[in-house]
Amino acid sequence: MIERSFVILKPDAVSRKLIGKIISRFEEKGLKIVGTKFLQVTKDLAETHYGEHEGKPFFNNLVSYIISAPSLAMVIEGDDAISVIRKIVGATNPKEADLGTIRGDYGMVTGRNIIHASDSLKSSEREINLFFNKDEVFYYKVPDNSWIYE
Ligand code: D4T
Repeated sequence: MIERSFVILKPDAVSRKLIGKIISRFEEKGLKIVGTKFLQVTKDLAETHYGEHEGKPFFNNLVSYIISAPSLAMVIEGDDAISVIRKIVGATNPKEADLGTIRGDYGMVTGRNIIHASDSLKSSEREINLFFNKDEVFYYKVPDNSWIYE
């Protein structure tokens, strides 16, 4: 099923100038970027986005990390995009993430884990609506589609 996932390159990815390398991984896989924006996440937005973690010991650090510098948010589309993207992203703790994944290749600690990607269709819908207006996400055809999919 064609799905859309919400992905955000966190402040460490942006400040370490890894944007191009990370986006290339998604494009080279055959996924399509259908929305993107550069933004400074506000405290309110961070607390809403990470609402399910409120009260956990790492919550405050998580919020201060994501608001500490600009981030790059994206909506990425493709067949089974949510699970494919989670695989490309790797495990939450970069030390445990497989080499070849984004977190495995670029990160050292969970509190600086480079990137977030939706973990389900339900959370992707919630997160896309939280970060993007309807007219900021696009439908368009790409000519290489028949070379990526049967
Ligand atoms: P995100 O949501 O950033 O893609 O991460 P994951 O989906 O891979 O992992 P998660 O929801 O369990 O954690 C959200 C966020 O919290 C940070 N975190 C998590 C942390 O700082 N310490 C911890 O012990 C855990 C479990 C990292 C990601």
